Amino acid sequence: MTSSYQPVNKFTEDTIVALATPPGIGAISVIRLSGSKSIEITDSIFSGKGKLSDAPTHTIHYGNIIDSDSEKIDDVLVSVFRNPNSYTGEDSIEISVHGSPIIAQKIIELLLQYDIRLAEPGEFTKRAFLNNRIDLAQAEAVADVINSRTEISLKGARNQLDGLLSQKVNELRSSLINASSFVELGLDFAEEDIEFVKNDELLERINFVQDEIDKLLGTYSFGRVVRDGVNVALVGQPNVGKSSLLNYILKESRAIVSRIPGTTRDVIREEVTIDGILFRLFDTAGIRYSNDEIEAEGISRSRQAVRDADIVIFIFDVEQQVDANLLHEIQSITAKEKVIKVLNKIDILHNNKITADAYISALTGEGMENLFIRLKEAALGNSAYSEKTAVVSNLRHYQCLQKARDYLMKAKNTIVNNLSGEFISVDLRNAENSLGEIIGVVTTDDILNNIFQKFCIGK
Ligand SMILES: Nc1nc2c(ncn2[C@@H]2O[C@H](COP(=O)(O)OP(=O)(O)OP(=O)(O)O)[C@@H](O)[C@H]2O)c(=O)[nH]1
Ligand SMILES: [Mg+2]
Repeated sequence: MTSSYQPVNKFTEDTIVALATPPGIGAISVIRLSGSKSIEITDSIFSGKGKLSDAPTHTIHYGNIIDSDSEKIDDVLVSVFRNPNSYTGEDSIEISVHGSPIIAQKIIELLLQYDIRLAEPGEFTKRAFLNNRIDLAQAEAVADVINSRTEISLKGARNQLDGLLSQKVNELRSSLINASSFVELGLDFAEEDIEFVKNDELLERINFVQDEIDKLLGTYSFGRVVRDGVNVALVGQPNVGKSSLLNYILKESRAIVSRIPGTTRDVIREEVTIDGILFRLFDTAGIRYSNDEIEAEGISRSRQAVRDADIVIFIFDVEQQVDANLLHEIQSITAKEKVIKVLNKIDILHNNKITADAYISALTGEGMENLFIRLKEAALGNSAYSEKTAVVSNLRHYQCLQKARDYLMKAKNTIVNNLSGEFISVDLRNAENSLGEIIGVVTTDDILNNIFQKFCIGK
């Protein structure tokens, strides 16, 4: 079912409640309510100086929460937000209580005796979207902001929440709406032979939008790195120093290092942030032919790690010959440009004749800065990114942009082949709708459920 959400406030929804802070012990816990009855219901269990129903919006009230036996559960602060100036756009309440899980639970149970229900995951944010407080791309950014683990991912999510991507998408949509209206006007006056827009102009406009879409699509690999981090597999023959490199980067003795080849068996996964980017490092079993059942299983996992990796650090050392077959195999499992060739143990012997992308010693740390630069380059590509550019970091957005692009290609084909303007107009409208899906102008219940069920309850 496709439905278009128009700017109407839907204050007829159920009133909902949830714990907005993490469950557990803290200084305070916050219980959040939203919906037309939230103020009235809170009044039924709250005893303060006056009634909350008389309180203006954005005010805070001290008082007690009292249960049905007139017993005091906690003294609390209640914040009142009136529609439309709240997060959800509805009347909302936030109750700050002492941070004991029992208190929060008791108060929520007390509230549930009234005409109110527990919120579903992301339901507060979903209402913010349905009530036009934010668009869909911004709603998705709320989850990204909460989940961001590095400074750079927070910045990216923040930009999206501030509407940087939405703005760009809106610009492109208006440009297409303009173009398709001219085409449609032309259709209306087809009899009179008036041309409202020349084919050349139309093509030019479509090309412009397509270029902009391509630019956005081009930011995706960067955006994904920013949002999700990068998987880096450390692979190579046994004993070249993969585990030593992992330990060096982590600054701890995480993996067992020994001079016996075949030390690492399981894949060891650890995370590290380098210059704001999250790298997930996978130390793997050295790859060689092995009769040992356990080692062979480890080696098969190494190959899987290569397949799953965004970047592969292929390590070899000054003591052993590079296993050309192995390097070849790895470059065939994954894209060649993803592989960084690293020569290790340069403290023993610095052989300039061997070519590599980085020369290091996992023992002394020599050359690490250069390796990190290589890693960052491989992760970010040569994307020209600034704080002010819209970046695509979400697969759904990426796919919508691709769809829009496909429709534009179709429209161009139709123009070039001098086919009826009706086809052009349909393709342009479809392209415009695909862009609209990003910000939720056009959306389906499935899309919405899919997005919001990934949120936590209370957000
Ligand atoms: N001199 C020197 N020795 C190193 C360096 N890096 C690792 N080693 C030594 O090389 C041996 C093997 O190191 P590991 O880190 O266990 O090698 P690995 O690649 O993880 O080996 P497997 O797990 O068996 O595949 C150990 O004795 C390390 O101390 C280095 O940069 N310089
Ligand atoms: Mg190892």
